Amino acid sequence: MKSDDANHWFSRAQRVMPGGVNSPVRAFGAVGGSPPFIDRAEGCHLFDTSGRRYVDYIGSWGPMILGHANAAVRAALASAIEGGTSFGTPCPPEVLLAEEIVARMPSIEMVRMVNSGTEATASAIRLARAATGRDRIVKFEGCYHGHVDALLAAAGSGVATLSLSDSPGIPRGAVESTIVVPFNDRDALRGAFERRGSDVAAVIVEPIAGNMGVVPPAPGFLEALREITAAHGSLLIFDEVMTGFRVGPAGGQGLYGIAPDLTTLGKIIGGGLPVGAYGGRADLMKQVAPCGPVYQAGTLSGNPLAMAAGLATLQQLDDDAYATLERASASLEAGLLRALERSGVTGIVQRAGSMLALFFSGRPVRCFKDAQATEARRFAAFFHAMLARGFHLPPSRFEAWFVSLAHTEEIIRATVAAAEDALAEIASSSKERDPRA
Ligand code: KE4
Repeated sequence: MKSDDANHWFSRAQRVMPGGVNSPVRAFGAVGGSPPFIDRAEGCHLFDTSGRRYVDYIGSWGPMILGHANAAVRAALASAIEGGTSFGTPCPPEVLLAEEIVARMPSIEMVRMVNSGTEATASAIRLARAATGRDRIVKFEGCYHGHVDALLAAAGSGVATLSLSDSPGIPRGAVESTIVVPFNDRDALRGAFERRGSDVAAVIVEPIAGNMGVVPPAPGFLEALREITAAHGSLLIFDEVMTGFRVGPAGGQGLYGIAPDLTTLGKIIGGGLPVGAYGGRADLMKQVAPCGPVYQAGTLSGNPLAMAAGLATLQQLDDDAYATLERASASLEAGLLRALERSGVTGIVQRAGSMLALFFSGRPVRCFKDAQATEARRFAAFFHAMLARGFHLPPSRFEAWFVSLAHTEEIIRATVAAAEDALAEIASSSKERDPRA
């Protein structure tokens, strides 16, 4: 039965799915209210079950860099599905996508396709432990690498959004080998390695953090990571599930000119279908079964539909596409800053390519503690003021807004105008509550 009431769907969903969602951050826990249920999407728009249209800045949390229902992606899927949906045997599309990834990211000499970013990071740390014979993993506060036991320590994204102290159900041993360091804190990193460097299998990092809002690396931070891991015989894993092909043609590693030993990917490389990948130095990847002893497998890995959608997506991401994304994203950033200025509401915008975040804070956000210190209530008020005006932001201050090729100049201007209106509303309502505000 098709009803047009989000509450109808949300109450039905909550009866049969935990929290009424299949991924926690979608439940509006941090901003309150019930999420609209989306029927379809096209270009930069979402359409909910009541037919209401929203300009979309969730972008399926990253994959939809071309915009929704992209014609070439749909055509590739329509053609692929004519031949069936899954074979469980080698197939040409997985080779074609692997070749495209290897061609675009020089540090990736070989790659293994999996079905989610979580699977990619879990596999990459297993490989790093096997290759080094060491157990310890270093991660950073506020970085999120999927719901891998060993990496759900001081994690960002939905864990931070729901203020969870990570998660019960994780055996002590799983996180005992995880060392957590503040993001962008070189001294803390050096200290951790001075104490434990000889036990560290790998450091895993989002080269640009996108799960505590958007937090770029401080100057020299990634270089220090590369130097310290190499000096201690540890591996460097860039988790580019979000930044891969998002912040530039070769992701964060291309932007900063750092070659990690392993890279994890997801999101964009599946064009909206379930996908993940891990890859890197051939001498490491050749240790993965059936080449080597490191076991990892997946029924639907290399699925022909996901491969076709991913390839059709990457093939449209040429220099012109990135230049267009940069213009639109820079214009949105500047517009939001103007809107903050004009409204008198204190806030900053941090951006990396076509992913950005607006923090209600008077100072830069350089680490997770800074992100946690930003105003949550004001973000929630702004989120709902924008939603009411037909602009669907990610429902958490610890997430990134994603700009797509479908966000035209006109859409960006409309977003900035709505933000200005929403901020004025917030400013006046906080003046009413507290005239000193
Ligand atoms: P998935 O298992 O959700 O495909 O990927 C996990 C992951 C790994 N690494 C990074 C850097 C990621 O950002 C993610 C997942 N990102 C979140 C959004 N911040 C997915 C949204 C959700 O959990 O619903």
